[in-house]
Amino acid sequence: QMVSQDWKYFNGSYYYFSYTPKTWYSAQQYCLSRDSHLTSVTSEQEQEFLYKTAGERVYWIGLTKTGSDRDWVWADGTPFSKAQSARFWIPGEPNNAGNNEHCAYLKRASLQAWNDGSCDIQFLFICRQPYIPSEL
Ligand code: 2F8
Ligand code: CA
Repeated sequence: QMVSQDWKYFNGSYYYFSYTPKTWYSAQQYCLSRDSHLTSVTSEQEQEFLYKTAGERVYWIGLTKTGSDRDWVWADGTPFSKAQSARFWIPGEPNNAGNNEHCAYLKRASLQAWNDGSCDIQFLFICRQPYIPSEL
């Protein structure tokens, strides 16, 4: 299943921290081509793993707005909980600056790490693939 050394294992998933920046959509396309999605973040432990591995670098995560109501959704289909996710935004975010910030990225090495930004910016990005133990 996991043929590349570039993927880091954490708590049931493999994570790919990219080396080249892409727009949010191109990053998601890249993850799909590697049988993965831009990562969702659903626990403090996962957020901590991500920001500690990210260090000073900035990475897209799999959070974007969709539909006429522009609600946040996870790219991998994980239900987005606004209440459970509130602790992961940088204070004051998401602020939808310029009415044009519809994608989220890891900006700070902190539990309060996310900012919303323009999806057209090129950032590094993090793909996640759940580890599925094989039969046999
Ligand atoms: O101060 C927070 C603010 O900082 C920048 O705007 C000046 C960010 N812009 C981009 O990342 C493109 C805002 O998203 C952020 O809210
Ligand atoms: Ca913002």
